[in-house]
Amino acid sequence: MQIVSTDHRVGSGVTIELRLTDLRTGQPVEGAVIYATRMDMAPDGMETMTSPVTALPAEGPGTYLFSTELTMAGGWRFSVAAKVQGEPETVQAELELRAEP
Ligand SMILES: [Cu+2]
Repeated sequence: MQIVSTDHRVGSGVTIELRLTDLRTGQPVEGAVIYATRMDMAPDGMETMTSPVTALPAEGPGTYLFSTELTMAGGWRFSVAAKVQGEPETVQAELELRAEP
């Protein structure tokens, strides 16, 4: 699971593009249910500084979009959990991104 969008700026309506790939086959994972999302500034030592995240309609195979508000420049951590078909365990990941001023 990785973040593929690159231009994250401070403000509201920031779109984060996530790509889910099956590591065994290299193929995009379709139809995953992604939940328990949390956005906080743990990378900059501000774990309690959080921001709500809203899922947007998926855009193409293996690509999942989210909208959030980045209220401060710096490092943010995006925590996600995903239910993937054929995968008994919940897939979890902590992804980092930077909000530019
Ligand atoms: Cu902060």
